[in-house]
Amino acid sequence: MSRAQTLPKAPAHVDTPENEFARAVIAGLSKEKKTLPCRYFYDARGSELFEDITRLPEYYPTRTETQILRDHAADIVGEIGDGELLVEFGSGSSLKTEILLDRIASSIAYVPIDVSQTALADAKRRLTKRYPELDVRPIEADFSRAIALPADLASRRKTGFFPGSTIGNLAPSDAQSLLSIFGRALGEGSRLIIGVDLKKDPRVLIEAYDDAEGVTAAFNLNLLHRINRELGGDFDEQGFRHRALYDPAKGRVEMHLVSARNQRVAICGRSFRFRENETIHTENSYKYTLDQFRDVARASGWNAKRVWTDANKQFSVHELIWPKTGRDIG
Ligand code: AVJ
Repeated sequence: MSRAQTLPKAPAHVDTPENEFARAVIAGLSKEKKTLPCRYFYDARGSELFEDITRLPEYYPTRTETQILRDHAADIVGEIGDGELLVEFGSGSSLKTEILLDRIASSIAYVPIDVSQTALADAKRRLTKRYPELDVRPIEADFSRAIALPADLASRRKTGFFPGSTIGNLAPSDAQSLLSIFGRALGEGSRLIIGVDLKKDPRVLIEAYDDAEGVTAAFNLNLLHRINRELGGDFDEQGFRHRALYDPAKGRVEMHLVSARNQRVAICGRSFRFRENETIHTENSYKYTLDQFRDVARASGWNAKRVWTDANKQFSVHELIWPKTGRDIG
């Protein structure tokens, strides 16, 4: 008898996304220091609010990175030749990708990887119209898990694209692991173009995550709405306030939801107690110096090749080469 036959069957509902969310929320709120994973910010409303954030005067990363990509697009894509593959991790609407695609003269294939089926379908429709020659091959997947590229494209030379400083959500040790996953997925001789937010005056950082209009506050609090709606929670939005802080020792911006009073909240048939001023830690956004990021990249097995920044050194776009060879060390 094979081993598979002796294993009990998992109940059909266990691996639904809803239950993954429920498990993550219960686990996070059961901790001594309460947390919620930031990846759950992005329901339909949260994605809309994040789009609004990217247009705020205080939120410099998106517009600065876009400008860097525009200013150096020819340089960045210069080496992408016929038949190569552009692989984007967490492609969303693929808007920044157009800055690169506009400059790629060769016929290439584009592999956007995202968890959102609708975002992938919309992007494919738009890109196919704008670039009729482009072979768009979406993969619906979580890029932090193992990624299998289409078998018929496996032998092509690859450029990975990971903009937006999404890497900043991870602690440096986890960022290192993710970069290794990307390197192994892309394979020998590939490149990675990655956007990384830089360390700067803490006041500038805090304002970017605590804007005057309160859009980031709404984005943070939307997580509680989502828990109410999807998990039958009874969070009172008035009961929590948005807080952003910069921890210079850890080199990260933290977002929290602060309980305005002693209260109990029911979720999924459980009750969670919050003391006045107790916080739920909802997001980390790590900031790097150029050298700090290069160190993480090298430790992960990539060689740091070129880097582009804006004139004020607010944001950086790095070019990495896989794998790092003995000669590159140092
Ligand atoms: C999408 C993770 C890059 O950390 O700046 C923006 C998310 N959170 N404002 C960031 C975010 C609050 C953003 N990243």
